[in-house]
Amino acid sequence: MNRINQIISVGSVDGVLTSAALLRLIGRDDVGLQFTQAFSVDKVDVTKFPEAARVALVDLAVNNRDPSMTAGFIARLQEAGHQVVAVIDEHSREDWIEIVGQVPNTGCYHTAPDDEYNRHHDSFFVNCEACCSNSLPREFEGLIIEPQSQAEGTYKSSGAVLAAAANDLLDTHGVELCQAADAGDRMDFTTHFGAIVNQAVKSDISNDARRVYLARHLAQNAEADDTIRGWMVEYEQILADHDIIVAAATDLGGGIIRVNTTGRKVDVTTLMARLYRSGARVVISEGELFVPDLKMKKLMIAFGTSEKIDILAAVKAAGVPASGFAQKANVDLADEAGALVAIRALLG
Ligand SMILES: [Mn+2]
Repeated sequence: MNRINQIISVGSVDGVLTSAALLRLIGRDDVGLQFTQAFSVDKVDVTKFPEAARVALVDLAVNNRDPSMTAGFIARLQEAGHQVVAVIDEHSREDWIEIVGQVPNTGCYHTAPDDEYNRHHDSFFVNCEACCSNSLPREFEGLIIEPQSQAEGTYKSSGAVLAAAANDLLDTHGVELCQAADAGDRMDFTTHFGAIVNQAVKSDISNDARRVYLARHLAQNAEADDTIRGWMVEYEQILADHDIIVAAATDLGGGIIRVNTTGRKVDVTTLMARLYRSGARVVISEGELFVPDLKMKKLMIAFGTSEKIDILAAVKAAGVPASGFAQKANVDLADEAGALVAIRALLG
């Protein structure tokens, strides 16, 4: 475990806190830490890692829309001379075994003792091309921590996977990090460490430098420092802005609430969840949106819903130009009234 010198982690609260616990376990200060996402591992530069790095993956699922991207990432790591030694992930063991699992070199089950075959029987099978067309189990070889599956398994977070694997090595602080990581995957950010990470990243959600700083700091310290507290205060200001936005919201009837976020920094997910919880079926928000085609921000109208209805299709069917996805339709300011008619009709 303490020979791991490169961590590649997803930037969720689970990922950040499990990485912190792992750094604490490794106990050295020369461990690389890089954050990524399951669907962007193709952008990870493996040449920046320590030479012949011993790599731990944390909270990283196989990209289920494009498993070949993850397979390519593992291949690039290996070609660069690195070795994946731990996959601390709870998403899908089955997906990982397809990518880093290997046929054991014990040979075909025809030649294995019965108990060996039975031991493998719950495992995963690949075609045995060496001596017959039957199946051989695949298994993980050389991994000190293996991925698990939350769907039917015991472990519902990377924090839980690490806590189970490193059970007797973790001190109280390490256990608390893993427990907070686990709670984070239940959307519970009320734990001591979960609250720190959640608030510190949310005011600049795409800034992975914050995650690196947080994981390294919390690996050693129980309390936030001034830098982290500054990030948490930024988020408190965002929540204060939410209060102002909600207080000024207009109820348009029929479960439609209109808000104006112009000039305010918002955490869209949290603000929308709050409005839906208060009974909104559709939220109209006027505010600046980044328009990729223009490469700049523009004042627009966004219609959002938490219901399983396709508001984008309804708006488009009414002849209103719109972008987004089923539960979020963005239109120009001038098209708000037209889009609203279509959405009212959809809500019935
Ligand atoms: Mn997780």
